[in-house]
Parts: sequence; C-alpha cells; structure tokens
Amino acid sequence: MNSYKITTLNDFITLKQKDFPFAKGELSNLLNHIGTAAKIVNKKINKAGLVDIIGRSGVVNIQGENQQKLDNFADKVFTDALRTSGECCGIATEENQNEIVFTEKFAKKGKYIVCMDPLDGSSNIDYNVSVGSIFSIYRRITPRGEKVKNEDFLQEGTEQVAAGYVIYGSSTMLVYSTGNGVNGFTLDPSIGEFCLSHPDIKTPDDGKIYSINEGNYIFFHEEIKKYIKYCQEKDEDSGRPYTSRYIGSLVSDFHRNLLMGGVFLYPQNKKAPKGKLRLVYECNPIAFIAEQAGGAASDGKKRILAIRPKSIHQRSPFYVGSKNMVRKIEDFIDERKRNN
Ligand code: P6P
Repeated sequence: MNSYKITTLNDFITLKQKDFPFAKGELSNLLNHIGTAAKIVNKKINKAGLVDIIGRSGVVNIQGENQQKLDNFADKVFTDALRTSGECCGIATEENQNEIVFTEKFAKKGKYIVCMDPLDGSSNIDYNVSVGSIFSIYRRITPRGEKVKNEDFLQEGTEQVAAGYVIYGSSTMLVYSTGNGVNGFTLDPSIGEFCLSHPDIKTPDDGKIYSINEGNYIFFHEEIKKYIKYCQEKDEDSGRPYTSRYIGSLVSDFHRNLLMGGVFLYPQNKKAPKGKLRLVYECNPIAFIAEQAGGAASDGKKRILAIRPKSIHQRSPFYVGSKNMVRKIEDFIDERKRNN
C-alpha cells in the first residue's frame, strides 16, 4: 500500500522555522493560531444557509458596506485568536475604523502586528460563491510591552514577515509565505488538519486569463479600455484572445490566476478614483504572495510593496499576477510606451 505522507500545517511551520536560526517560535505560534481560526470560520461558512449566519448583520461597517453576519463572526474569531496568541500586540481589520490595541499585558509584549480582511468577498456568501480571509504580518516598530500605535500599521509591504490567505471554496485552502516561497495547504475535514498539497507554488510568467469587472467599462480610463481590447484581439503568437474570468472575490480570482497564470485588474476609475481595493490588508498581502511565487503586483506605475501607506483603509489601483502581463498593463498605462 502506498504510504500517504501527510505534512500538516503545524509540521511544516515547525520544519520551516529551522530556516530562521534565531527564530524562537513566535511567528510559528502566530501562524498556527491563524490556521486554527481559519478552521473555525470554515466550519461556519460550510453551514451558511443552514444556520442563522447568512445575510446582513444590520450593521453598516466603516466602509459604508452592509456588514454580513459572517463578516462579523470572522472578524471576532480572528481577533480573539490573535489576541490570545500572545505574539500579536494589535490588529487592523477591514471591519474596524482604527487599529485594535490589545491591552492585556501578555499581548502588549507581542512582537507582531497583523492586518486582516477577515472575510473578503462576503457579499457572495448568500449565493454560495467562494470567499476568503487575507492576512499580513509585520514586526511592530514601537517597543514591546507598550501599546501598539498607528505607525505600526503603516509600514511598506516589503516589511511583511509573512502573508497569506484562506480560500473557502470547493475545498478550503490556506496559502502563505514567510518570504521563502509560497506553499498551499488543503483542509482535510476528516482529520481537521491543513495538509501540504501545493508545495513551492510558482506562478507562470505569462497567462491567458484576464480578470476585471467589465461592467465598469464605461468608467475605465482610456488606457484600460485599450488593454481590454488588446486581450480580446486575435494574435496567435501571444495566445490572444485571452479568456475572461471574474468571480468578484479577490482571493478566488487571484488564487486561480496564481496557479494557472493570468492577471487580475482593479483599476482606479470614474466611480472609484483611487481604486476599490485596500492597500494594507488586501493588496499588500496578495502582492507579497504574488512576488514570492515569481509574479508581480503594481498600482500601474509603482510596485505595490514599495508604497508607504498613509492610512489603514487607503485604497489603491491593483494589477497582480503573471509578471509579463502586469508589465504589459504598465506599458499601456505609461503614455510613452503605449503606442509601441
Ligand atoms: P466589484 C469583494 O467585495 C471585493 O472587495 C474583492 O473581493 C473583489 O475582488 C472586489 O471587491 C469586487 O468588486 O466592484 O467588481 O464587485
């Protein structure tokens, strides 16, 4: 009988901790707490529709969006897991206007801060479309033992020590990186463990999928309209016309393109002059994963990870995926190169 080698998330985190000679297990412990919280959220999502957890919570969140009951649930589960980990001194999440300062003595000693979108794409929940949780981990700047401050959450994405996402789809996966490549773990519900299923993920330099909400076409600036037409033209050498795939759930659209090759676009447009997606807890963690897998992430002119956030909920135009496709979009946006 073939031996079925299972490497659980916990095994892998412990194994990889050895890559960091000075590691004392704090990041490992934090990542394991995130994994546990993801399993709890997953259980609730899988029953959505059967229990009174779908639909709106009746609260309009700080984004002015109707908060879903599951948004609220996921925000609480991840917040509690991070607070009790003893490794995290505060968090910034999509659901809260300001950073959440953990005041417990053991938490204030935490070395890390976490920025999260606890449940991205949750408006899709009621229609059984896959959604995700996105996380980004930094070392704090302020001294350990003191209360965390806003500046701790406004670091450039290059300062991330780890980032990842959970995708609650046909199966539930956790994909993360600590800066040494990207690895994917699939939840095996029969044993309640995330098991290594996608070791050392590399994204193709080119792809044939473009993901953008073409319903916004009339609001796009000219260069984006031209890029969409470029994707739709026939050119066998470059494999065009490309395929259009858009779920409307960032983690799902990104994850498919990460594995198959492709590019995701959320441009600034006349409806969303700064773009829609949030730099700190959506663009940066996804960009970190993309780059670690050999891809690229840009705001059209600048590397996403090099942007210095000015506020926690700052929005950014976002182009992410196969390196050569992101570069092509930048060429369309760069007037000097557009007509070459
Ligand atoms: P639109 C979900 O609301 C989300 O934040 C991302 O997950 C997704 O990529 C984007 O918004 C979809 O936005 O405007 O196309 O519905």
